[in-house]
Amino acid sequence: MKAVVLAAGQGTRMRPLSESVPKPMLPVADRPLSAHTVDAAIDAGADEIVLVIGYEAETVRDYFGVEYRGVPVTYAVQEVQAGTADAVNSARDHLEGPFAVLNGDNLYDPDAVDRLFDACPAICAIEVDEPSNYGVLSTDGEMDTRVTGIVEKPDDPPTNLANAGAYAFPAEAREWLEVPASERGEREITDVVAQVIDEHDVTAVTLERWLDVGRPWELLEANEWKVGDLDRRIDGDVSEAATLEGPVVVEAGATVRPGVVIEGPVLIRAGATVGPNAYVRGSTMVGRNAEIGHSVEIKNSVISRGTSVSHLSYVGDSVLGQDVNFGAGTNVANLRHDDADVKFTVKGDRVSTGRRKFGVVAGDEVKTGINSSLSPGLKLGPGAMTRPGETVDRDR
Ligand code: TTP
Repeated sequence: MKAVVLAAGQGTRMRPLSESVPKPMLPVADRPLSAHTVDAAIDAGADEIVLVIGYEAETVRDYFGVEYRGVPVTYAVQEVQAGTADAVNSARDHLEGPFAVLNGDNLYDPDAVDRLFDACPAICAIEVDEPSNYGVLSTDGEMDTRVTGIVEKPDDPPTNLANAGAYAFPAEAREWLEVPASERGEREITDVVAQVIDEHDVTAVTLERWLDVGRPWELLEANEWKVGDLDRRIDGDVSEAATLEGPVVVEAGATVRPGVVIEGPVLIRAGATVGPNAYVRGSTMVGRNAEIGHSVEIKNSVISRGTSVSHLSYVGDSVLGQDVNFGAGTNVANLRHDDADVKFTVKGDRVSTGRRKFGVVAGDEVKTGINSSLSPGLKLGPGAMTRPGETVDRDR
């Protein structure tokens, strides 16, 4: 079966991280976010990947090329990001026979896509606590059963089964992709799903674990998941005077200096240097060519490629973009005094991250002056700077 992977979105909720790197290419453990989706499709037996690209399309194309893991990759360009049904429709000329559609920014159980393909026509579903925030499925009975309807963000949800953004469609669905725009002005794939449900028996394939990666703290959660899945592997240059505990991966070409303590799960990518005397712990990803300096502590964070955190700094529960430079003694606060969940600004609104601990999100090329203090939930846009000794509690 061909798998259409949607990767044309602008990722506006992921700003500032998605301003120069498109969301599908943001790092999740040792590969871009969308590569996890493509891998899941290939592992399930997809015989061709059709990537729908648009925003920053060339970066996606450069990564996957014309063949990925031995499977042909073709591209459909969605000129205007007019919705998920429109995205699939732009791949229409590539389609014949039954086909799968997967969101390029979702992570699934390892075997979920396999079960989805086998059950075609089918849709992946996950049990959630607050179904009103999702597309919700109605079914005719127990789990793994027939879907009888789908409704977007209902006030009165018929079940707690949320649409998990993965579909196996029958061949005719190719003719049903030109749906009208919804109230929010997008051509939505749920309207295509609704027609498939009307004309076919559609199975709900239920998932144990799923993550829709739309906002910066969800990128952190994606890394917690995928860094946590790595097996210990030490290929880099690690000092005998360093201590590496648990599932730690040090890629070839990375350097870990004396006195460093790393508590896995932690991934240190090629070209990165850590230490001396640094402490790296808890689901941290240190990207390619990043530098973690003397006596720095990094906890549960994503440090993107080329970023430097200088001596005597602390970074916790944070996402730093590419080529960021944290000056010496930069300290990130990741916990509020009132213990409430940390809030973050998404498209102008302060929203709860649902996390008691969340630090800062720094766009590419942010620079902090020495001894900067950064408050929980702070957003620093690409290229933003702080002065030496500054306490920063407002986004910039
Ligand atoms: P969304 O997460 O709804 O959209 P987005 O990724 O652009 O993010 P944001 O809302 O923050 O701006 O999209 C779900 C998936 O569909 C995602 O993988 C991107 C993809 N998509 C397209 O390919 N084309 C589109 O026109 C839209 C709206 C989404």
